[in-house]
Amino acid sequence: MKSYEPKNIRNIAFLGHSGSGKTTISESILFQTGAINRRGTVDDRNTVSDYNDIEHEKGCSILCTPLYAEYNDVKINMVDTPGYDDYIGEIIAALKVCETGMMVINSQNGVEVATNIIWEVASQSSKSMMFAINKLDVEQAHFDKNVTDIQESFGRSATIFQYPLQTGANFNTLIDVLTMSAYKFSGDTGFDKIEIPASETAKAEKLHNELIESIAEVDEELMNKYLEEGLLTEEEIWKGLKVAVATCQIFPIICLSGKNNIGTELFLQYAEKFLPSPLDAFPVVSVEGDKIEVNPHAPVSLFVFKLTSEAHLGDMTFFKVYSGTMKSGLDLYNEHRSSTERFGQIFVINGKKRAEAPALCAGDIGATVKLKNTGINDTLHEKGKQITIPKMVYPITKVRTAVVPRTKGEEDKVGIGLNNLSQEDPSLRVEHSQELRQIILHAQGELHLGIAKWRLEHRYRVEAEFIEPRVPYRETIQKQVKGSYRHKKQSGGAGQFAEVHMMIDPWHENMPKPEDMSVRGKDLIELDWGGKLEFVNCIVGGVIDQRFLPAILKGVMDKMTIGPLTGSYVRDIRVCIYDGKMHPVDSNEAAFKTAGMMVFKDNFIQASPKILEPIYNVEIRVPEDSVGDVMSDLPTRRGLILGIDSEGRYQKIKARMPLAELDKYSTALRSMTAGRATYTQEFAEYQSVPPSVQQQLMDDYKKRHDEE
Ligand SMILES: Nc1nc2c(ncn2[C@@H]2O[C@H](COP(=O)(O)OP(=O)(O)O)[C@@H](O)[C@H]2O)c(=O)[nH]1
Ligand SMILES: [Mg+2]
Repeated sequence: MKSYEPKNIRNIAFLGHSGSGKTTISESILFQTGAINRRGTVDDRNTVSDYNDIEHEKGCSILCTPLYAEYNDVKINMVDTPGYDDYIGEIIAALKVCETGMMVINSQNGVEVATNIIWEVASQSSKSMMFAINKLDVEQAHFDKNVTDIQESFGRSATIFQYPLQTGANFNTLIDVLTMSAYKFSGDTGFDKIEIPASETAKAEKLHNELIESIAEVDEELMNKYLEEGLLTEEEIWKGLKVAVATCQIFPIICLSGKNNIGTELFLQYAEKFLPSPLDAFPVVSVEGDKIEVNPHAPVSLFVFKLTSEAHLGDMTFFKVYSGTMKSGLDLYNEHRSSTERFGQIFVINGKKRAEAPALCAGDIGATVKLKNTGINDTLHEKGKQITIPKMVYPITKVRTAVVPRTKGEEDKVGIGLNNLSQEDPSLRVEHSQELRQIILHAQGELHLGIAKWRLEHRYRVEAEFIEPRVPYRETIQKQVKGSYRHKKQSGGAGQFAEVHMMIDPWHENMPKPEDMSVRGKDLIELDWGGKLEFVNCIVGGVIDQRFLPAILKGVMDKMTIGPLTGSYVRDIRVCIYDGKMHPVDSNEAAFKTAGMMVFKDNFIQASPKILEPIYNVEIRVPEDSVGDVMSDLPTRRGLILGIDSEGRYQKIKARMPLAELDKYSTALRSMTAGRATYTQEFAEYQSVPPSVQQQLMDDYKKRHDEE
């Protein structure tokens, strides 16, 4: 494989709802350019892109897969992606390294749930976008409706570049209104440029003029010329178009049948002619604030966007070169991990097939055998030059599960497997929760969890059960209580003696000083688990020595990590130590710690303790016809509806829901709306649980405690 200059590279992410045909289109493009000589199909499980075991098992793409085709003098890197928001991490990775996103639309369905979600993600990254209306060969194809749908959802910048002469079984001819010619496709890869049929000239002219006008709008000079002369030269059109697409002023709409390989040749022509090369796109700005120059002669910097460890391809590190020219044998410095990595062979990769590349210039995508100490999101560069490419940012996870090994004793194996998984997929998060005494896996959705389970079993050979995670409840009190505790032990040898008088109150901001007590000192402690502990010294006349106060505090803190109701953390308490006794010989820190702990515990139980639960803000995006169902279901989950806004053809319901209920929501929502609704969640605050729930939780805790 030769090496390609930045101007001859195109990086295109294939995006879109699952089943729209991304993988099939990528296969046809590889075939059209001669990269493969036999076309696989998703249904036969033999496409280049969906080569993974898990993709074979599930029958759809799960991972982002880098592919490349050589067309004329241009290297077209494609990154095929999965089409569910559960796998958003893969979509984010593809968008990160590509200058263009091609949103594939299933002509039968138009804009779908994931289309919207992916569009939102793409919009945040200022990438050039285009639309490919696919499956125009099916009887239910609705080209005009698709266009309206796209424009209503994503704006008028979506512009028709081609339209089909006929859809359905006879779909074989495209009217290209950009160049005002028609293309008739035949056989496996054949196409003929033909005259636009007379019946179509008026429509084609109209669309052509609209397109040229949009191109002219790119800059004032071009617009003036167009207004004066009523036309642009071919050179002006291509130049203007390139700018318009690179700066997101035009989103081209093209037509395809991935299955019948219709239109891919035109796509390739467009990609060569006007899709942005890495040189044409918005410049990437490093964390240090420097614009990164896409220059093959600059010092090398590269960014790692994907890791694999699997049977077919082996353990690989995928990267995009941001500057310089990457060659094998180079030593690059990983700033983040303060280590140097020696690169062996470098490869370009098509699915599971790799070919050695002599060099990869700035803008190109490649891989190397897995680097020892480098993870996703790391930048490596030539030593002495500090460049950090901004990291990929993933959405907040929205489902969680507790993971336990099916066989006792395999806890470590599960832990290692999960850690490896989250290294390959940082949109997953593993939490070894001391509080809940569970390993919690946080993911983007139920499907995402399912894949993690599958990979644990098949890749890391450990059978795990995913069980309901515990909820991080909190405990606090509702009234003031005073009390004392005397700890006394005199059974031969050194004795122990400590007496502590303590008052506890519910803590809140700006609370009045304790009555009838003189405050000698206070400490406001921000608890690691949220909330506060105010520890107030109101000792008079030195009845307890100053040096024993930290021990008392320690006793209190120890109790605060295991609340008496459910064993949860305690928060928002003010503790005043106002009296006590010491013994000249037997008092020591251990004795005061015990006394502090005991009086705190006794007081706490008297102080109308209550359980708090985490409440989340949720935003649920629901298609109009399901709004009623979703709204009426929310109260059954202790959800509180805050408001509803419309957003295109969707309604956005804002609500609050306890985490305990939210854990089951993803599945419920999917079944209520046939998978057409999505939601996001964010922690809001802790709130008291209703009395009936409190009793249930206390009973459960007691039962568990007795069992253990
Ligand atoms: N009729 C028809 N079917 C297609 C076309 N493109 C893809 N398909 C089928 O649609 C299904 C999903 O395709 P796939 O490429 O996996 O979609 P992806 O999820 O977007 O990657 C498969 O059964 C394909 O054979 C097309 O252009 N026409
Ligand atoms: Mg796919």
